[in-house]
Amino acid sequence: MNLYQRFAGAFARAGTAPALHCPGGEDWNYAELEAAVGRMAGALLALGVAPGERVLVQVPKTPEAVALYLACLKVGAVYAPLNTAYTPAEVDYFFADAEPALFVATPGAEPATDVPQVTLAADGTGSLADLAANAEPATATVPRAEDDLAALIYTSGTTGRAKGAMLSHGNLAANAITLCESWGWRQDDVLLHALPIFHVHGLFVALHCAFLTGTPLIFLPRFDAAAVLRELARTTVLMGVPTFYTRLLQEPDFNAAACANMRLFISGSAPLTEQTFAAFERCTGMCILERYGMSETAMLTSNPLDGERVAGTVGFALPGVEVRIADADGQALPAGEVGGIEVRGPNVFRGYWCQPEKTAAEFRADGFFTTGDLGQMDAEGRVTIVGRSKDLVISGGYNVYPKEVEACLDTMPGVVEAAVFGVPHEDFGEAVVAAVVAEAPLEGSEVDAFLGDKLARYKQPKRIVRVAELPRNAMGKVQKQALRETYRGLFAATATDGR
Ligand code: MLC
Ligand code: AMP
Repeated sequence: MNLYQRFAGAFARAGTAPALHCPGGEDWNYAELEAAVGRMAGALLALGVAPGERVLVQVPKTPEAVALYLACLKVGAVYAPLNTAYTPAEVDYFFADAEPALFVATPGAEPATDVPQVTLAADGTGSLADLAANAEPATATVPRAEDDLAALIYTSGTTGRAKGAMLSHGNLAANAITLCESWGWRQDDVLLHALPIFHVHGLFVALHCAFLTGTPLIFLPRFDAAAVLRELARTTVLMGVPTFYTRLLQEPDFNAAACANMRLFISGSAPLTEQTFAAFERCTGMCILERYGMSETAMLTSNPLDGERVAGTVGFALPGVEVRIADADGQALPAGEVGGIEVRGPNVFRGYWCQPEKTAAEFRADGFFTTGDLGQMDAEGRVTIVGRSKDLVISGGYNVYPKEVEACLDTMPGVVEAAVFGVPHEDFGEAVVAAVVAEAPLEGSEVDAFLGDKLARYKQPKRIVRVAELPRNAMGKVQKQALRETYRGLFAATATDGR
């Protein structure tokens, strides 16, 4: 079944009940959202977008952007969202890779490409919303099989080149249904949505729980701790990356009274520290529910809704999802032993777009996908992530692949070589740092200027350290672990949250 059909059923039941409430902006009820989706789908059809074709999208977070996502589902197109922080140089790559039928761009950032492109917001210049206003609304939802693609979610690889994770209608539906059940989604729930909508967390996990149930969202354009605090009194569920919670804890008025209407705080995308979990409980009397997922698999595990939520763990495999801890050959390890986290289930993606070898390399013969995360499972099945076998930095919930940053730095005049790694950072969890061998002293500002048009800001090193040489092992391989150890105090906390 087309995923949109499942949502449309809930939208019809919700009728004129609130859907997207944008403080200080527009409010859409579900009937209005459904009508906007029909018109947007009509505009896509008028532009010739056919089922299975990719629609590449880099737009700000607005209700129209949500309607565009749903319209792509409705017409059977494959939605391929991009981080709004990507520079035009980064976006270029996706045209050749995704071969989209249409690019929906941010005004002023329309790249030079042969791909037909259009902006989103109504402005009288032929944008998608302008076309939608005049197009014949699409009434039919294109039938889709479980395995038909709904979205391409780009996730970088160890090579530094992004790979499109192919998620099907069946993948997304299975995960959404399991999350609604596991988190006990209620008809009186109100979700506070402050995440970006170009990654699985904000796009699928958050939106789908609300859309499957036809329940309201308070839709903020970005995370702002004060704005979140203002909305908490009429919210029941918040989903966020750990940075949301460390920042909320710094708000003087954030306390149990402010959370009186809340039933669930959910964290994921990056490790939630035991300190933050404990400080949050002291401050609010509530335990954050931590879950674990990734672009290729949507959500894998969750701490329980009822029952103990254990700090530092990501809980149990979700219903219908099989998780195992395995050795290098894919053999399941006994409880307590550390190994690779592997997963199988209806949530697991169809492979990497146009990369059959990479896909094959990451699946076992018995269908388990190797996540690249290292973990252990206790005798009850509770999973703890203990590290990563992939060279990845997670900063404020965004993944940064060192290889991509190193490749850019290596092209900078005067740089001999660079090694990029993550160190603890109070706000972002991990911060990107580059150790650079350079012919002459190097100012951070020079590096910023050089990288400015090449890499999204969040990928750029927060600190550059100049070294005489990079530490290497006997095989000549750069020892990232040694660098992480040497520089782990670089952003040592100057303030504690004191709660
Ligand atoms: C912004 N900056 C970041 C950054 N976000 N730097 C490193 N890491 C980040 N995550 C840059 C800004 O460009 C700015 O640069 C400076 O850091 C300070 O910005 P800020 O104003 O403090 O940032 P803010 O806009 O508040 O954003 C921080 C944030 C945001 C944490 C709210 O990054 C965010 O919403 N992250 C969520 C990411 C997410 O949704 N991940 C889910 C992936 S899905 P300067 O120097 O110009 O000032 C996934 C699977 C799963 O992982 O399991 O969910
Ligand atoms: P992405 O490729 O952006 O989907 O990021 C997925 C990765 O984020 C996973 O492979 C994990 O390394 C990490 N991740 C997600 N949730 C958690 C969590 N709760 N704790 C630790 N790491 C997490």
